Amino acid sequence: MKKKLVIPMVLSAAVAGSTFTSAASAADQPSHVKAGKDQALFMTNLKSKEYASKNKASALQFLQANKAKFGMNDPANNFTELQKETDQLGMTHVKLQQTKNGVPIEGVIITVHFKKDGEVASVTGYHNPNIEVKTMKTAAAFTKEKALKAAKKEVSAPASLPYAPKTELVVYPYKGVYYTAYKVNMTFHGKKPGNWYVYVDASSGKIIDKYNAIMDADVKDKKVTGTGIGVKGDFREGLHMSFTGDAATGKGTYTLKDTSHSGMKGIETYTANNSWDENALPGTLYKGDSLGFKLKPDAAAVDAHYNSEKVYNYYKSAHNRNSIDGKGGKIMSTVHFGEDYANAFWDGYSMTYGDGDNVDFIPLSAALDVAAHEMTHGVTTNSADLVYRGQSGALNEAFSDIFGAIIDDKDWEMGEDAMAPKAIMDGQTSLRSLSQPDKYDVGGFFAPFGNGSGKYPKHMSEYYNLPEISWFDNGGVHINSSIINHAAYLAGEQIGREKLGKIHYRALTVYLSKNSNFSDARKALIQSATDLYKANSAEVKAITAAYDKVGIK
Ligand SMILES: [Ca+2]
Ligand SMILES: [Ca+2]
Ligand SMILES: [Zn+2]
Repeated sequence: MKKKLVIPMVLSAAVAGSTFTSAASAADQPSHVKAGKDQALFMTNLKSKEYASKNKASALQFLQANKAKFGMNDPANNFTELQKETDQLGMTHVKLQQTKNGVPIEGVIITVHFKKDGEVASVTGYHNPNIEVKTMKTAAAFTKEKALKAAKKEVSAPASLPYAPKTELVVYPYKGVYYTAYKVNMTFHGKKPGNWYVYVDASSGKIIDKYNAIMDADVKDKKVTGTGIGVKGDFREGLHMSFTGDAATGKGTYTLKDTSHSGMKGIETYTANNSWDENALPGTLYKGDSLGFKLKPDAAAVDAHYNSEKVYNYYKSAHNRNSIDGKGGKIMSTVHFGEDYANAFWDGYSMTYGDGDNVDFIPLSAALDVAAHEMTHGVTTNSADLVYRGQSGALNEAFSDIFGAIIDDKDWEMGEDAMAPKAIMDGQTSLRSLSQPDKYDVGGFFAPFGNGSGKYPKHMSEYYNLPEISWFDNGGVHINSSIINHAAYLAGEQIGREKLGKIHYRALTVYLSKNSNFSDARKALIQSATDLYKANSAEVKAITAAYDKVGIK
């Protein structure tokens, strides 16, 4: 007999006081259950037959026929199709969403990969076998409208929204507990613009989780090409910008807004005017009164604008990816954030650069590899969506560093063009090194969690076991990443940056998913190299040798 999990239902006054009743059997069922962690799958050599059609039906048929192998109970009735894509190699990837009673479980996704001939090549991703067999009520105790009202209150949304909000019933895994929840998505502008996702417990009405995913602004004007001078005095030609004013005299406003790429919404550079207000991001579009941006404060904006386009062009030409989201979405950068702020960040939608403190850093947008790093976070968010803590977080960081070193292709260092003279004098000539990670110290705060060397690790024996909380870098996402970085460097020296990029891009967009770890990365990269260059190729051997060398099995 199955043990029944009893979890007390927390009811808000409004719900408890309502006349809501349900059938006796359903009333017994909890609306949220503990179902532990999702399970990783990376199954190859499946000896599958050749399916006539490479689609959801065949994928489910295959899973059902092999359910024991995958630790599944009844896949045919627990997955729905999310997406189907055929790549340049002729492989078809069917992304399936796990469901509970037909309700989608947020983020719990597997992919069935078909070869060109219809054979199933592999099954990857994460699924949750526990929730499949648990009894759980997935009916809501109140209406969508009520959920929307609670969500709007939570994020101080205006009473009337410019776009129709989307409210959907989902199962939301949060810290090992699977809640029946309303996912409310709403976009609004004004002082604090947002594209909010709010998860409302569909039983108690409480807010489980929320995040802001987008910020937006739009201007209509004419395309022109100008020039500028960067932070380190580089003369930047071919800066795409927009002009409004008198076309005959050229008098008017020039804005760092590039709309020259067809099928793409634009590359825009903003300034925060040295404000610390994160809620005011992305700030205001960077403007000048001539085609030449040559004033001192212009330099950081000129570099951000120039480097963003370079990164956009790399993803477009090397991987035929149209922008960060792969759908021609707008690319936004903000410079002059805060005062003497020595950092740069990706907030899930746009890049933000500080001016540097002139002790460690000069304005961080000066560095192409930093721009590539931040924008690659966006590519990751829109593909593998690696969770930013522990090993998945370190992979997220590593892929950003690796594409930083592929796009800024003169060295295997990160951030060397953003270091302040003082830092360089002190021997800190870059932020991190892929070729020689252990030339830098991790700092005394982290040192006790490693093997005693106090250096950035380049082998699993030097791994830092840090608590997965923000004080400890979410479990060392910027520290343990150097093991993956070093493996990429070792392979890159053998096969070159172009192939290294293709293999990593395929791993990131086809095989890795939210909760992937280092071992999954090894498998994903070897599989990607196999797809692209055949088994036992020099490329597969180079990746395998590199991962052996850093101790990742
Ligand atoms: Ca460089
Ligand atoms: Ca570099
Ligand atoms: Zn990063």
